[in-house]
Amino acid sequence: MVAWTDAERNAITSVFAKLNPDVVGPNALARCLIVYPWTQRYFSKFGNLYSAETILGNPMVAAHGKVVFGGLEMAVKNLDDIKKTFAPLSELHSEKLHVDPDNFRLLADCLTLVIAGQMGAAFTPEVQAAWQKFLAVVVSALCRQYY
Ligand code: HEG
Repeated sequence: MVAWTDAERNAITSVFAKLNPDVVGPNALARCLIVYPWTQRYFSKFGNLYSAETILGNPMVAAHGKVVFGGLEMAVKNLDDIKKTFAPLSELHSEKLHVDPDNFRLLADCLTLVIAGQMGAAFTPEVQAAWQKFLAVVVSALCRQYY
């Protein structure tokens, strides 16, 4: 089980409270699809992913970005049991979607980058440290049902 200090809990929940889900989720997923184009293979039903411009303007990408953000919200609300909270999601990504688990970290990095851009100076090294720890726990929970 992961131990969180009060400062880490505060940093994670306050970062999250500052974020606009309609911007962060979609931009992070779009960035992931643009920067790491092999991740597009899981989203063939999303239609036009031919260029950075079409990815950024694709409503299905935006909608799924919000779904991913909703997943993060579940984790923030269950900081003491992210593993259990994400067990069904991990199983889905492994058994049904067959997502290569290396990609979780890539999307997590895109999330951090987008968040840093949004928060500017408020994304201090201490805040970043707590946030990266949180995302590392999320990624590890998503990898749990893989074998
Ligand atoms: Mg995943 C579905 C969360 C990384 C590909 N993802 C979902 C769903 C959630 C979610 C909440 C909906 C589950 C449901 O319908 O029950 N995803 C989520 C998180 C993260 C992540 C929190 C990492 C931070 N996903 C991820 C990555 C890929 C991927 C890296 C592929 C590169 N997710 C994926 C696909 C679906 C979901 C293909 C199904 C989309 C659909 O059918 O509409």
